[in-house]
This record gives sequence, C-alpha cells and structure tokens, in this order.
Amino acid sequence: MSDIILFFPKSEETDAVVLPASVLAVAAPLVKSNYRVKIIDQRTDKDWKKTLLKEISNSPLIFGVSALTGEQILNGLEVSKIVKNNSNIPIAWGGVHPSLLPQQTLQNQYIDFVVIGEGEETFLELIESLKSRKAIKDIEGLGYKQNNKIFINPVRNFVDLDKLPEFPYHLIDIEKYIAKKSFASGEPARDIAIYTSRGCPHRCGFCYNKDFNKRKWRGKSPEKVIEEIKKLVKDYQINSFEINDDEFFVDLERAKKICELIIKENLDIEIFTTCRVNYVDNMNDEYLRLLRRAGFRTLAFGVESGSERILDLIHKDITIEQVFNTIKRLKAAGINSKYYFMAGFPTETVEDLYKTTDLIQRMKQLDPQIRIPAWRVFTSYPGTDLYEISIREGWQPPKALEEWAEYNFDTVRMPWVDDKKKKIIKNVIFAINYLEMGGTMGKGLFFKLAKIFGKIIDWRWKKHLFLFIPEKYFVSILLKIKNKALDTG
Ligand code: B12
Ligand code: SF4
Repeated sequence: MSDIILFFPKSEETDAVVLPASVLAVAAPLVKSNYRVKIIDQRTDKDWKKTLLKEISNSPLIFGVSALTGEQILNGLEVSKIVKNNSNIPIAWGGVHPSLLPQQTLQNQYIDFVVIGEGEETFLELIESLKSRKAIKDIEGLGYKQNNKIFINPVRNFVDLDKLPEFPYHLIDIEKYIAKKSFASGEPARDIAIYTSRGCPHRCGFCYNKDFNKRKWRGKSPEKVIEEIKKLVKDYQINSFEINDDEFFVDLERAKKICELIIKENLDIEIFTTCRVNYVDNMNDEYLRLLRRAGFRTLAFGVESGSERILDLIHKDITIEQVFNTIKRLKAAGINSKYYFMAGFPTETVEDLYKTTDLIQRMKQLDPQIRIPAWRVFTSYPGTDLYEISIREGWQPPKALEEWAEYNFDTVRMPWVDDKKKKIIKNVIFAINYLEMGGTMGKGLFFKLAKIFGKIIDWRWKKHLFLFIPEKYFVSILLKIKNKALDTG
C-alpha cells in the first residue's frame, strides 16, 4: 500500500532502458519523510495496468506523472484517464514539458496540478498541504486549478544539489537499468546513468535550458559525486557510468577534483559524457591525461552544422577550428570522441547541408576513428529560441497537450524542409549509418560488399550526390539478409 504513486510513461524505444531519474529524484525526499512511494515504470512493468489498478484501489494521496515532449505525454494521458475514471485521486504532472507549458498542460481535464521545474521540494510541500488540508496558494513552483480557473504560483529557487537525499534505488528493479555494455568503451561492463550537475550557461537555440534552467548551472560537490559513484560501485557492482548532465564541464576545477578523487579511491571505472569543443581549448594536455586516467573513455560533442551561418543562427558559440582542434587533442590523449549533427534547421539551405557533409568528411580525414552518429532532424521544442524562429518561418506549434502527444520526428513537418531537402537528409542519414557500421561489420562476403559500397558513398560525399542513391535499395536488401542470417544463426 502506497501513499504516493509516481508513473514514468514509455517513450521512444532505445536499446537500453535509461534510469527513470526524474521520478527517483522526486521520490527521494518523500522516502526520507517516511512516505510510502510506488514507482511504476511503463517501460519495464509489462503488467503496469494491473499494478496501477491495484495501487489506486488503496486510495493514495496523489498520482504523479513525468513527461517530456512527445510520446511520454501520449502514454501519460492514457494513464491519467484510467486514474480519473477509477478514483478521485488528484493527478500532478511534472517534468520538462509541463514545466515549459504549465498553463496549457493544466487545461487538460485529467490534470489537477503541475510542478514547474525541479520537483523535489514543490512536490513534498504539495503532499504535506494535501494531507493537512492547508492552502496551496503559497507553494512556489506549483500550478493548479480552482473553480475552473488556472493559477500559476511564483517560481521556486533552484534546490541545493548537495542537500538532496540519495536516489531510493530500492524502489526500482535496478538490474533492468544496468546496461551490460559500457557506453564509454563498448566493452562488457555494468553501466548506469548518473547526474552530477544541472543546467547550462550556454544558449544553443534548440535546447530547453534557456527557460527550464534559466542558463544557470549548479554542480554537486566533488565529494558528493564520489560518494554516489562509490555507492553504485559497492552496492550494484557498477563499473561504467554515463554522466547525463546537461553540461558536466562547466566548472573545470570541479571536474578535475572529481577525477583526482576517482584516482585516489582506485575506483577503476569507465565514463562517458558530453562536452563542448570550446572547453577543450581550456584543457591542457595534463588535464586531458587526467581525464583519461580517471576513466573518461569517450567524450561526445554537439557540432550541429558545418555552416557558419547556421552555427550563428543557433547560437552554438563554437568555431570549426575548435572542432578540428578537439579531434587532434583527444586523439593524442587517447580519448575517443563522438560528434553530433542536426539537419533541418529553419532557413537552412541545401548548400548549408552540404557544408555539413564537407565538414564531416574533413573531420573523418583528420581521424577516421571518430564516431558520427546519424544526423538528428531538428524539431522545435517549447522553451527554446528556435521555437520562436520556427513560428516566424511558418511553423504552427501544437495548441493543446493532446497535440503535443503526437509530436515526434515522424509526424512533425517543418515547413522549410521541402521534398528535395528531405530526400538529401534521409540519404545522408543512411550513408552515415552505413559508414559507421562498416567498421563493425565482420568478415566474409558481406564485409567485402560493404567495403565496395563504402567507396561509392565516399565518392558521393565528395561530389555532393545525395539526392538519389539507388544502391541504397540493394544495401537494404543486403542488410536484411545479414540480419536474418544473424537471427537464425
Ligand atoms: C536521459 C535522457 C534521455 C533518455 C531517456 C529519456 C526519458 N524518457 O527518460 C533517452 C536517451 C531515451 C532520451 C530520449 C530523448 N530525449 Co532526452 N534527455 C535525457 C537527459 C539527458 C536526462 C533526463 C533526466 O533524467 N534528467 C534528470 C532528472 C532528475 O531531471 P528531470 O527529468 O528534469 O526531472 C526533474 C523535474 O523535471 C521534475 N520532474 C520530472 N518529472 C516529474 C514528475 C513529477 C510528478 C514531479 C512532481 C516532478 C517531476 O522533478 C525532477 C527533479 O527535480 C535530458 C537532459 C537533462 N540533463 O535533463 C534530455 C532531454 C530530457 N531529452 C530531450 C529530448 C528532446 C529527447 C528526444 C526527443 C531526443 C531524440 N530522440 O533525439 C528523445 C525522446 C524522449 C521523449 N520525448 O520521450 C530534451 C527534452 C525536451 C522536451 N521539451 O521534452 C532534453 C531536456 C535534452 C535537451 N537538452 O533538450 N533522453
Ligand atoms: S551546451 Fe548543451 S546543454 Fe548547454 S545550451 Fe547547448 S545544447 Fe543545451
């Protein structure tokens, strides 16, 4: 029997199920205050409906849902409807999407409260007020409905990360969230996500940070980070970590101290995280060697575009020179590097797209070992600068929560991505995927054919010939045969 149910809706499928950090974070202070909390993760509980109906039959104080923009809203609404139709339990939504559009979220009939921004303190205060029937009008960071009117209380200050209680891992089946391969090195390992800071001072136009974190970065102290790492190493035999912070390296001194402590404590772990190419300018060789020694095997960088005009538009605040410098410096330090790109930005032309393919080619020439995951297609999210620019360029944002539920890469049509650009983007994504797979394809006839196609794709890369690639169909058939062979073999 639980006092509080926290629901983590299913989102897009990925290979590994990432830790439901949002609901664990919210649950931590509740557990500390002796509330009985039940976490239902729709991704891992195949019987979630049964679990839910059993839990709500015990009349908990509140039902909480976590939601990012997109599929989590779809599933979050389905479950909220079930709760409303079967009980009188109040429903609170929190997470990135409701925080950025609280008014619109509260317009939905199934939602009674919205927790805006960090949820640890606001949600606890809400529960205490509901329990003692105290007024909620003074709870900072809360949105609610009264007599069919929507009220949004003043914002709450950021929480002190060092004072937060540890995640109540006992509320979940942690094995389901431990990947058996290191995200940092690809080697067999026990790998999990951790968080050492929140927010980011930069201003990338596609990122939620501007509104959600007000461009303010807050980091846990190195000692607290090490304490959390040590607990995971000791209790769950974790030896590989994905630091999923918005931006881990904002305070280079703090990052250095964390590395020194990892080495001092002999932790023998591998680490993956993201970084910015301009930060590498401020890391000397000794610093990079320290990162390597502490276990940083791979760093990933957002480059986004090879067009200076687009980099300016999206306020990326990096230079192409810094990209090349990063590739060279990381190679020399023995740290793998990965570079993310996007296509389909507002006002982006076919010439801009080919500037990006040219840049990728030059980067690969500098170090063929670097990884370039497939381009992401730009989609406009609330709370970002490009949201406004997208509207100016003719895009119409969804007008209700239910419409945001359908929002994903397959359904979204950005008006400036015409058929020609769409074809080029799709074909380049195919080519990147193919080339990235080439290195891991194995032996035999398939590998030989892969090499030949690799050469054709290299040639297309040089000549900007991505509008029509007939060999794609042949390669797709080949891949199907190979996968079938793997399935049955
Ligand atoms: C891990 C991660 C993933 C994982 C898992 C996502 C998931 N569904 O859990 C994977 C890899 C699958 C993923 C995928 C995607 N992600 Co992602 N991801 C993240 C990342 C790095 C960490 C999320 C996290 O756990 N944070 C830590 C927790 C503690 O913070 P939190 O979730 O904000 O929770 C706090 C509050 O929001 C609030 N809260 C949250 N839930 C609730 C619930 C209740 C009841 C209450 C009271 C409070 C509350 O309290 C919490 C504690 O303070 C964030 C960036 C970041 N650092 O946050 C991006 C981020 C969430 N992702 C983002 C995006 C865009 C995506 C993708 C669309 C990208 C893609 N495909 O290319 C997909 C699709 C996700 C989807 N829509 O379902 C955006 C979200 C933008 C938006 N408007 O929703 C972010 C913010 C990145 C960014 N810089 O823009 N992602
Ligand atoms: S550096 Fe990363 S976290 Fe910071 S604003 Fe840019 S995309 Fe967002």
